Amino acid sequence: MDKRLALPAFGLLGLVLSSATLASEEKVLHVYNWSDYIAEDTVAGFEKETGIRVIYDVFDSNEVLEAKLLAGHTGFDLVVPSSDYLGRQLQAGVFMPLDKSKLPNLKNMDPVIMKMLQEKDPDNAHSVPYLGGTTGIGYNVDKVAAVMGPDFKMNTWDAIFNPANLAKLHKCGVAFLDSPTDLFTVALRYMGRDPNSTNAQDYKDAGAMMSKLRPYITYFNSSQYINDLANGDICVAIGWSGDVIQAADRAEEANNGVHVEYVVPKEGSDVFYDMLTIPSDAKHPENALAFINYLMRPEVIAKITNYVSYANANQAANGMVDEEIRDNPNIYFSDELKPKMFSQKVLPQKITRVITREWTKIMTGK
Ligand code: N2P
Repeated sequence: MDKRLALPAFGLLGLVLSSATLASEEKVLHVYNWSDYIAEDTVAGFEKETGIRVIYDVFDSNEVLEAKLLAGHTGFDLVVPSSDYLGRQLQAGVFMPLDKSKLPNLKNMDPVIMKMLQEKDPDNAHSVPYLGGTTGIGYNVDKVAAVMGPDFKMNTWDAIFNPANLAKLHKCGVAFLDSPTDLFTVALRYMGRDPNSTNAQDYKDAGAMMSKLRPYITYFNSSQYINDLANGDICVAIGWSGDVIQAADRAEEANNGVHVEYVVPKEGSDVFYDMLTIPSDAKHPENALAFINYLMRPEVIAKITNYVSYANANQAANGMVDEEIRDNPNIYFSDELKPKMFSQKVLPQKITRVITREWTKIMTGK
């Protein structure tokens, strides 16, 4: 065989093979993220740069995400569970280990936060922190003053969990997160119990305490309160930091005279991180890795933080975060509050079942 012919032929074969490998992953990425949790141009920027089409879907509940993950075949390539949920989902094998050779931007991440998260995901093998925040109280300053009097303070869980207070606040509308674990941890803290208690009785007591509040809770929902606070349709929400601040921003932009504030109660509260992960049966893991790496670019994640008011875990982005957000003691909270903040642990399954049962009772007022 003539060598001059054979070589180009092999070269061509090589080319055909390598483009076949590349083409094996379609240029599509299915993302399932929390609602109100990304900047306006994040996805468009990634699509433009990579030619990968992103199909973007949202949720507002860890329970909803978990049910899908445990059922399998979600069709998603990238999902964002909170770290404590991730901890127990890992035990069910629902995530694939991340190929870190595809994630050079890991170098930008804050080593202290990465270390802390290893408690949930050893070696950070399956997840990268996306954004984090706190659970606290969002309120309409003027409406609360009108109902409670000008000296009433909202910086305590007693404002909510004391039925005498909530009965009055109910007049201008009260929303609770539909998030059992978040509500139980803060209720336990208010009651002076361990927010990560593994004693079923603590959850029964907290459940009984919250059931008495049911008549004064306008609704349970984990995303609707943003617009309702912004429009003045409700005056109080147990909500997440960035979402309440987005409500305040929306009211300000609408110039509607509504003044919303966010506060972490002085008894302390829960701090969370939501984690970028790839389901084990994802069809487009390479595209998911490319998106995760893109989200770890300092300028990309800083823009997201500036837009949604949730903190990121990207050290290299610190200088790019708006001062207004960096200096907000309720987002990157004050030294005084720090020792009172806690994060949720992975609880034994029998406790999770008690929480689910108690939560149903609270919601149905039984
Ligand atoms: C975004 C809410 C994310 C915080 N709207 C819940 N972990």
